[in-house]
Amino acid sequence: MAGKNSGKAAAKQADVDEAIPGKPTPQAPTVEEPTEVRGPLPPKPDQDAPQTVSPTGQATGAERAAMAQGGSFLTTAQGNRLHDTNHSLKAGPRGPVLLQDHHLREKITHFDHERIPERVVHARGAAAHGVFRAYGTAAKIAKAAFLAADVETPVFVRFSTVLGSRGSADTVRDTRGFATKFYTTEGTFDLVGNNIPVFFIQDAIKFPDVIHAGKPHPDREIPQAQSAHDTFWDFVTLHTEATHHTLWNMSDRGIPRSFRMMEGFGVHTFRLVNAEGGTTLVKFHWKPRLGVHSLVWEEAQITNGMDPDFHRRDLADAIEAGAFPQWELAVQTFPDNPEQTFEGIDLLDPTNIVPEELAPVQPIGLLTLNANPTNFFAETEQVAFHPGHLVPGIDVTDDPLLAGRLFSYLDTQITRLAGPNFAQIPVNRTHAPVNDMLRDGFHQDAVHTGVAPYRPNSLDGGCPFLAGADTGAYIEVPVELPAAKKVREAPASFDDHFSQPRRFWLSMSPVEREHIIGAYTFELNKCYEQAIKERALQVLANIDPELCEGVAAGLGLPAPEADRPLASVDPSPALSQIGRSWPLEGRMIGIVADDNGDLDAVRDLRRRVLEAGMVPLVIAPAGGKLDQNGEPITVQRTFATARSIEFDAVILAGTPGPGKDAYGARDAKAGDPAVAGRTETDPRVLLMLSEAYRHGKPLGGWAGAEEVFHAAGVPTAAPGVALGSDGPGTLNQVTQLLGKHRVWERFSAHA
Ligand code: HDD
Repeated sequence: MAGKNSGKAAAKQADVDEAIPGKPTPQAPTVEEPTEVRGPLPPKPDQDAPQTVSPTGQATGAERAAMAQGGSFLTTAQGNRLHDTNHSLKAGPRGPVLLQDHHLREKITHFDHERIPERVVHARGAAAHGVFRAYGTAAKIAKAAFLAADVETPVFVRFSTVLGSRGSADTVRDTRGFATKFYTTEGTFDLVGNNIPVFFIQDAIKFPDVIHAGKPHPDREIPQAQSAHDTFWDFVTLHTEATHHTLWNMSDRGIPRSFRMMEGFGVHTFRLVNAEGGTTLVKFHWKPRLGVHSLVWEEAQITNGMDPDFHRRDLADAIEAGAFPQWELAVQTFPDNPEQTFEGIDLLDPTNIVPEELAPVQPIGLLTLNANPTNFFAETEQVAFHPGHLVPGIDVTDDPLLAGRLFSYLDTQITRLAGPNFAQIPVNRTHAPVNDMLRDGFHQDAVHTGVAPYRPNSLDGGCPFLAGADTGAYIEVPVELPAAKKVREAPASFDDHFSQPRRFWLSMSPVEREHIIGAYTFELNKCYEQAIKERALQVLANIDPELCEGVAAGLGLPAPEADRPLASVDPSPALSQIGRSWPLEGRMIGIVADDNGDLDAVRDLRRRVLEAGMVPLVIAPAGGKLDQNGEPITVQRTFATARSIEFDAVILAGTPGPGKDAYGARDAKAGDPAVAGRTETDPRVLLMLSEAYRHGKPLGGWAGAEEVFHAAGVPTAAPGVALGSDGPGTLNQVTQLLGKHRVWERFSAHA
């Protein structure tokens, strides 16, 4: 090939070309069509993603999916069949291992290199496949093909926490990532957002700083996945632009109940372009069908120990059960004026929201997650998002935070995925045809043809050609820029750090405010430096005196006065999570049962919970089956493995009648010395009830349940304790309560 372009070789080549029918001659100036683009790279046979066992019961490819590999025989990576993988090759059974053992070397070497660097942020995550169906309502403002009516686009969505390492717990107080890859026919579009609509900083140049401050301390590498430490609070109180995002983190938004029950936001303002070239500024929102719900802080902390995979499991279980999570994609639209402001709000400042009451959130399509990944590493770990993956019709604005992101995401994959060819990894492959001139590099899987990966060329018939606006090219909006001086400065409008946080605070219900005060108090009490706590109180005083005084009381410090006038802003009721009723699909109902009780009632309750689209989990003294006379009931949790955090509501079902020991007698009978002689309810059941009560969860029961509630310290006259006369009646009351997510009246400040 090297000599091919020398004069003599080129002449010979021309002869050969003439002999190949249909091949354009190198000099052909009249070629009008581009060369055939190649389709997306097909997966390698061994990467051919087997279908996930369909949650709706069609188990296509299930057999394959159930196996780690396809094929009958174990082989080396080169396909040589192996007859032993458990013994190294040795000089005699007790002799030294031989260097010539190629299988041993291959196996250990590959293992030694199994890990890749975790993401520098958002390392902990879970993902799912799905589909996005556009309503067509955005077609007038964006020409993107995937936004046209009824177009269905495959997607891959990854949710994450920000600060923790790959193995950290799910329910920490943190922002959640919500990154969506749309495999559109015009190329990949990534919407790389969060569950909080604002960001800590206004300029990407501070991103390394805020992350250094949030990550564990560099000396001892603690605390893991927490913001409750000095460096975080040092940063966010010195950079008061972080106040708004920090306030959201300290609110219930920082501890979502489930990935399925949180909103998503594109954060930045984007610019949409329609077929006529008209532009509109927008902010993207994801609205969950199940509503926006959170844990309470104590529950979140217990969960981190009891089930660190809580969110990951919840997502996978729901999809597996066919309760496919759904979100509507929606936009707030703003005229594309030269100032890029709306109602006085600077749209280029990523610490700002635009209240929904000022700019309605208009749905433009529906996302449904309907399949779990087949292999965590191949898909969830190797997926590479990038806010610069855009399609015609969607462009960026000059938000300085976004500008830095447009550099960072591509750059970070080069270390994380070891080279520039990560777009060829199956989960990252576009579904649009590719005809690039990028060549070689580590992990190059493509076998490129042609000799001229440059433009213009005369050797490959001038191909590839360039597209224009009418042939689907991505053309940046020719935005006019004002004459300007080169400076390291932010606009004056970026200086208002308190009016938006004040709006958020004023929009919260009393119970949400109570939670916010509790969260600041917890976090700041974990800080050692007095000066940091005092500075934090000053920031809070500039938001609202009630907030500042509440936290100051918890810290045992005096509350300072605001050092500037409090902003005069209207609340935005849409920001509160409380007050509406939501669908209950996939909610977990703990049913406490015992061989001793009424098992017909337990069976009936299970069936009714399932019929309501929720998940019944039977909790009993021991595993196995509960079986008196009828159809056996499978026990999903024992008193040892169950904890309140797993359930959205707990029902005492078929409580043994008067004079019988409730929930615990069996242990005592089994001769367990720890409980020998016990006649009252197992303390683990009592703990479960008292925790669920404290966490505002609906509780229910009938017959002898009252006594058990009393023993657990649960006042039966309290709100949200449903004492029915039978199972169906009790469940009815519990589901009514659960529609509001929690029994808010139980918290000292009522909603
Ligand atoms: Fe980022 C990952 C979201 C600002 C640099 N970011 C990452 C992920 C999400 C976000 C959801 C995980 C993607 C995945 O699941 O693989 N990031 C945001 C949002 C931001 C933001 C909503 C502000 C509006 N990020 C931001 C800035 C920078 C980065 C300002 C750097 C200047 N982010 C990265 C990164 C990561 C990343 C280092 C780590 C892993 C990756 O990109 O692929 O490039």
